[in-house]
Amino acid sequence: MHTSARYIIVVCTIIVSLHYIISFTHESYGRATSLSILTSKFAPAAADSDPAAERLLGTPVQGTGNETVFSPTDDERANATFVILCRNSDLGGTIQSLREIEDRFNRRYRYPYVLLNEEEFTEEFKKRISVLTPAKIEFGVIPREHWYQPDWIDEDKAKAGREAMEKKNIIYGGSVSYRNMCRFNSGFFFKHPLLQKYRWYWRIEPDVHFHCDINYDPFKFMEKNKKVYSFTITMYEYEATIPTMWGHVKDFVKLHPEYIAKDNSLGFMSNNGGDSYNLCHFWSNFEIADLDFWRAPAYTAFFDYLDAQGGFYYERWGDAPVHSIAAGLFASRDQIQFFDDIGYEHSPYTHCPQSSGAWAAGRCSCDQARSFDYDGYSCMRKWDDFMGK
Ligand SMILES: Nc1nc2c(ncn2[C@@H]2O[C@H](COP(=O)(O)OP(=O)(O)OP(=O)(O)O)[C@@H](O)[C@H]2O)c(=O)[nH]1
Ligand SMILES: *[C@@H]1O[C@H](CO)[C@@H](O)[C@H](O)[C@H]1NC(C)=O
Ligand SMILES: *[C@@H]1O[C@H](CO)[C@@H](O)[C@H](O)[C@H]1NC(C)=O
Ligand SMILES: [Mg+2]
Repeated sequence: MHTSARYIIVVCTIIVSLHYIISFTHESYGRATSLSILTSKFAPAAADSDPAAERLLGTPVQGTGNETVFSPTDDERANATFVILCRNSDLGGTIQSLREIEDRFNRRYRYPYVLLNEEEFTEEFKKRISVLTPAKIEFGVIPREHWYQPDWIDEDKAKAGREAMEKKNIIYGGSVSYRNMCRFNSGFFFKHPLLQKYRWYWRIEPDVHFHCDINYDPFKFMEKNKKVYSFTITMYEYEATIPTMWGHVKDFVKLHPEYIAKDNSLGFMSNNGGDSYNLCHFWSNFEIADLDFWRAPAYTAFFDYLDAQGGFYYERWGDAPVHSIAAGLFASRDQIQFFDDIGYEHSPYTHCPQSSGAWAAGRCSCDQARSFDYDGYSCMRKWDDFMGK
């Protein structure tokens, strides 16, 4: 053989050997030069280069369980919406909560959202929220008179109340905006024009977590079973935020015995037949409930009565005890639903399904052993006893 030909063969052999050695030892080099990738570069543009076509042609990925993906028609959906009260500065936390409820539930149901704020949402806020879901989203501004401290509140007295609470290190004790929020959630959100067309709502806050798939429609469940209020977490209220509230509740009940439901939950809220409040309430940052319950005469009279006492500002009454006491008095106990199967977290507490069947079926990401239910600060045991569980 000619010397130069022999030389070329040796060089080629070395190059090919080097290629294989480097392919095996350096993964990224192998990927970049592998035959299939080189040939695909020359293939004609396929459907997968068009995202719209991909969505139409894509084969649904089959889960390991029975994952019938469907979207109910308007007739099959409840007359319901999500409600999120938040500020422009809550954008990140709102995106996170909304994406989680979409992934765990609403991607299949497409219930609409109403977002409320006492000031206009920014264009940036609306843009970032609007891309998250194909469901309808409405952004609303709260009427001034539904939000701000009313003129008839004695500001000197309110200020003294705030300063006293701040001294005692009571959480949000010095905050006026927190008080506006609690009063709005107690007596006004269901009056907002954007909510008038709905019967049911699911309250969602920024920065919460939904830990389990929700494989059925809780709104429909509420409707079918004639429920009015629901919860996932129940606990004791800080007494210092509501020192005079129960006294006013008792006065109201004396004035309006006609509103008290026959099979009510007084026994859950009081250990002495109603004499004093044991501070148990439903944690209202999660709520699925009937807007018409808040709009009805009993609650309207109750809220107006409490509001007139000024305790939302002179003390720091929360919407959680106000809603809970109302549901406990004006609804029968079987109209209040504990949703064990909804894994829910609002820092620092998590409810993780107690039922292992529900936990597995929901593919829950929470730890059952760390559920708040039987924590010392939880009222769940009291609820179980009360309900005869
Ligand atoms: N638009 C608006 N929303 C508010 C304001 N204050 C609170 N919120 C919302 O009201 C709800 C309750 O407020 P949070 O600050 O979460 O109160 P909380 O749940 O008692 O306490 P943390 O979550 O522990 O801070 C959330 O949905 C907030 O986004 C406010 O001044 N304006
Ligand atoms: C899947 O669920 C649907 C609706 O609940 C049911 O009708 C169907 O029989 C289930 N299929 C399987 C294979 O389990
Ligand atoms: C939904 O509920 C609201 C409040 O009860 C009611 O006014 C409205 O007519 C209902 N809409 C439908 C379509 O049933
Ligand atoms: Mg919160």
